[in-house]
Amino acid sequence: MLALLISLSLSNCGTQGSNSNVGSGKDTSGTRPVETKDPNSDYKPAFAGQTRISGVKTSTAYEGKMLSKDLQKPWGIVVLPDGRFLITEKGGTMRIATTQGELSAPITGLPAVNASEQGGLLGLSIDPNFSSNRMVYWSFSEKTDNGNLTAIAKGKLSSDEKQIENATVIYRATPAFKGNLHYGGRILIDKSGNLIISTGERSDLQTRPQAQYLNSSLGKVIRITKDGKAAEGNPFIGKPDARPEIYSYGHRNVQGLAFNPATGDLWENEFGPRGGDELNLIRPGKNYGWPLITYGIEYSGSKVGPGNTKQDGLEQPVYYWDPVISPSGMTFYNGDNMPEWKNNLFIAGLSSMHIARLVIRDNKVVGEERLLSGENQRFRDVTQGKDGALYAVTDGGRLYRIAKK
Ligand SMILES: [Ca+2]
Repeated sequence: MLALLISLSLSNCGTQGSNSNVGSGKDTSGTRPVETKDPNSDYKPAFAGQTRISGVKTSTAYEGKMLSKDLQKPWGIVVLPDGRFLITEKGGTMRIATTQGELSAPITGLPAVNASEQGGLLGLSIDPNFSSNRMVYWSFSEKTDNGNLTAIAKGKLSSDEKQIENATVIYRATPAFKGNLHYGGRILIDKSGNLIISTGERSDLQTRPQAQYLNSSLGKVIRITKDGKAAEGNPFIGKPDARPEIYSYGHRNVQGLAFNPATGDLWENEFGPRGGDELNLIRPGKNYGWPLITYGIEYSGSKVGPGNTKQDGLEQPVYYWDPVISPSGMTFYNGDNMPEWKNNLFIAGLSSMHIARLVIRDNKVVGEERLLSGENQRFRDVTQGKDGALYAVTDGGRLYRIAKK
């Protein structure tokens, strides 16, 4: 198995010439895992390659170019039909950015957000028919009388692009909780035109068990119509005491969602505690284990519960990180600008301050690389532009274009 992995990794290192890429800082080459720090726990992976896979290195020369540094805590970025970008800012506004990095004035008209700590205006998606209906869907943390919650809203981008019109909240992930952590917050639209949204378990020991409760929307991947109703075909429709909008459960704080365009599969990443950040392949109705199993430990250093990493009936992560990278927005690459990157998964890393490139074959991670680790930025989201380049935003307000040099 090891030989196979090394062989895959070497073949990925390519025959396209010298490693002359820039922007990747002190990345190592060869087959050593990119992670060299000690793990927090002595847990063993469930299968070879589930963590600390062989390192790979992009052989095509590429560069990460900073296009702007003037965004205000950007959180989500999507590409518009004309190639520009629509970007959420945590404080409660959106902006449009051109591929040259020119920013619009803040777009207003959104409902108030609670931007304390991890809350604010979060992820977004545009309608597949945006060109004709100009509809935008977004996730945000909302303050209610009972506490804060993750809410989903929709509205129309005005023709002058200055405001969102008729903003309407279509879904609230209840129960609310008086805390400002673990809201999830990504949103996608699937092939059937329904919304896939992610929530968190709100971090507190009091709410954490609800990740396992099918009568709670905390710690879930949820699938709803554009009107906020449970989508047809959801796995728990008709099951007593289960919310019909739930798609998968047992999640901690889902910060990344992406469809693999080559297979149609839904992938997810989530924050672990100390160690135990996860990449999961999402199947409807499955239980992803939190807090019953995890490869992380409590911040205090103690085990989470009994300290189990696997249990019958609970899904294993495809891959995990210990120490954590704090994975955030992610995207599968299928552009033509960097053919070497086709079908690779790119994950924005917050605490790790890089973009992780994962080479995936047969739904297993076979190589890992760190991009832009010399930039010292907390990468919040990454998407693919119409020009086949990757575009990423950082907490520090930067917009990057990552492309062939
Ligand atoms: Ca898990």
